[in-house]
Amino acid sequence: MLTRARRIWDVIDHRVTDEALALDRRRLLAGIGLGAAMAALPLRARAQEGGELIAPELYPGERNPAFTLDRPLTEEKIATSYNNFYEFGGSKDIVDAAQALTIRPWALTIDGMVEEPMEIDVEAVVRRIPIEERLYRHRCVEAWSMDVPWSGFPLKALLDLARPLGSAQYVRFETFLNPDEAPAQAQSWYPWPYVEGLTVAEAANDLAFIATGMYGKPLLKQNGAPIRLVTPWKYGFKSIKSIRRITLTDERPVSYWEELGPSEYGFWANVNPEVPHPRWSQAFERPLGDFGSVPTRLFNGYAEQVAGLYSGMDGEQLYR
Ligand SMILES: Nc1nc2c(c(=O)[nH]1)N[C@H]1C(S)=C(S)[C@@H](COP(=O)(O)O)O[C@H]1N2
Ligand SMILES: [Mo]
Repeated sequence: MLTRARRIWDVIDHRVTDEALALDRRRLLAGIGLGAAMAALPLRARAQEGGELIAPELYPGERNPAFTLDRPLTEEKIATSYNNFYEFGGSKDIVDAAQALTIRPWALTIDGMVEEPMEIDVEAVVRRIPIEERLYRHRCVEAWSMDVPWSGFPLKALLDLARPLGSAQYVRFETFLNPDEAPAQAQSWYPWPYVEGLTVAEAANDLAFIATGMYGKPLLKQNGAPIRLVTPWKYGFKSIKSIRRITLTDERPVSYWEELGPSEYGFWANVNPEVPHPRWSQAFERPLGDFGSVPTRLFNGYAEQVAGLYSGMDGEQLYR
């Protein structure tokens, strides 16, 4: 199984273009050095054995029939071992490194333009908001894709706990910052912590989802435990992992990738096969575990649910 997955990565890795290539030469070299170091790590058992999982009895939750797929799910083994999580290194092989992250307890802050700023433990959140399961597509800007059963709840249900003020226009998300556990965060030339943002209208759309689990279990660390965003109509980098802080604000957040490469990555990042990345086409994608290539769809197949969010915004760069 593992051998097979690794072989698939080898193939994929030689074909995909990488977000990290946007970086300047110094950063790029640092990234390659790190990748080589990671590849040299001994292959340990990858299962994250018990112990730190948060409330496994709550998963998968009831399947929401409004969110199904017309193509097969990605094999769990692949979706949980081919990852982008730059806090733990620039390669796809960060499973071992990510196990250093302490996820229990996990304080989540919701603050800014809200009636009730709060710091709440993620375990309290998953016990308070009913967990459901949804099947979503995921399209990485690097042109690979996956099809995943997420468990969690609508982002809106989480934000409602803090009662956002009418004056809030954006939601800013921030990942943990802890170089002791995530060594790549000691590289000061990257703009840590990882930040992402949505408009309040996007955040209130039913598709915007907070995942605390996948494949019927609590999230594994490599996939962004204990709590991450999932916005399936946008490129995967918007789906920020291991969130510590959510801030309602009237200022548009500048995201991690936008800060690193503003000519290549922007605020909106909606999937559109007709708008190429400056360095590669976005017309097709390679489903993980599948050697073929399939056409990418506008808003990653979710135009019916989200296209209305962008009417009258023609002046904005909506698709990168
Ligand atoms: N904090 C953080 N969140 C992140 C990333 C990251 O490097 N750090 N990578 C993003 C990218 S580019 C993608 S494609 C998805 C990958 O999620 P997965 O590893 O669960 O497939 O996570 C996104 N969220
Ligand atoms: Mo991505």
